[in-house]
Amino acid sequence: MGKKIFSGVQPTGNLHLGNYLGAIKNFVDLNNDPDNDCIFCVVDLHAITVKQDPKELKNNIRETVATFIASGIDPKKSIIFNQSGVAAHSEGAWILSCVARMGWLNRMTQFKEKAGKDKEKASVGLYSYPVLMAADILLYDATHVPVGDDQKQHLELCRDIAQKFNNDFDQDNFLQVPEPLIQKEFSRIMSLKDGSKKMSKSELSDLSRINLTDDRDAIENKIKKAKTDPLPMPSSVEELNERLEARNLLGIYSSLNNSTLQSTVDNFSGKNFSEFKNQLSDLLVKKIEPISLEIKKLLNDRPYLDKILLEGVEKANSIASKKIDRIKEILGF
Ligand code: AQP
Repeated sequence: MGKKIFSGVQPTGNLHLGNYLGAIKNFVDLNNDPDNDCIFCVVDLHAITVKQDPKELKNNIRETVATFIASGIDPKKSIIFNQSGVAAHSEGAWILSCVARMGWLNRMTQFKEKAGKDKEKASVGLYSYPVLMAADILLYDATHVPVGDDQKQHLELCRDIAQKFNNDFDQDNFLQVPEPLIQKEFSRIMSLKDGSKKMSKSELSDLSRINLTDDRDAIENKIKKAKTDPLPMPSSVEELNERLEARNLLGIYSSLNNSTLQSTVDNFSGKNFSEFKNQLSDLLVKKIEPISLEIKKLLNDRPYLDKILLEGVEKANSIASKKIDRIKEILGF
């Protein structure tokens, strides 16, 4: 049976290799299966949980749509839209915030990481972010949600919220409890500068990530400067437990090459790091450069990108508005 897929990406600029390998590459495979109904959302309401420049946000929304399409998502097969265009997301988030429990949200590690030491100054939205994410998913009866490993905890919270709503209002299976779709291997791509931190758009150093808009020179330079250790290339996968940076680079290679970590380790064992880095650069250029060129081409055609969003909003709204109406009826409004 086909799956109902929902997933989102924040338009916070610099979409990178982590977003691609952890999420977007998977979106493309799901989009290509004719049995699936896919919805891919540019989650602009999520983006404003931290300060955004309005002009940049507008550009980043278009750039995210361009990245989806350049990566291979077909807007004729999948719905692509921006979250703020469909009012039910904000309404749903409020209603579900009355279902979610403080204790559940207090356990969310992303808030702790993003708020840092100065939690008092974080926005309320950053704290309640996972509730909005639950509304996004539940409004479309999504059965499966493809995300990177970093979003697993939020998805578990979404499942808890759906189950509590169904129990509280005696509505068996009214809210579909979704399953996460997380790749088993390479589901978390780490920073090129620190193998213990995830690759992220908001990291200050551009050298920490491969952006999907990077050209050949930028990719080669970043891989050349990527942190490694002084040891020779590993000869076993177990060795990588202690060698985070080497693990990350070998993982990126394997993921791009659709091979296992074991075969990549075997392939490069005994060779030197610079040879591996050259081959990694070549593979990255081969996979990322066509996407990067296509993004730039699409960004020159704003009316096309805006039309896709507009049509997507219309389709998404026709689904979500019905669901929110039912939710309101159930609540007694
Ligand atoms: N490093 C990563 N490895 C694997 N998957 C990742 N994702 C993000 N970073 C990695 C996945 O990409 C999808 C979209 O993420 P997002 O843009 O909505 O938010 P995020 O997870 O907060 O990404 P960033 O890069 O860390 O953004 P900022 O810095 O703006 O907060 C998600 O499925 C995510 O799992």
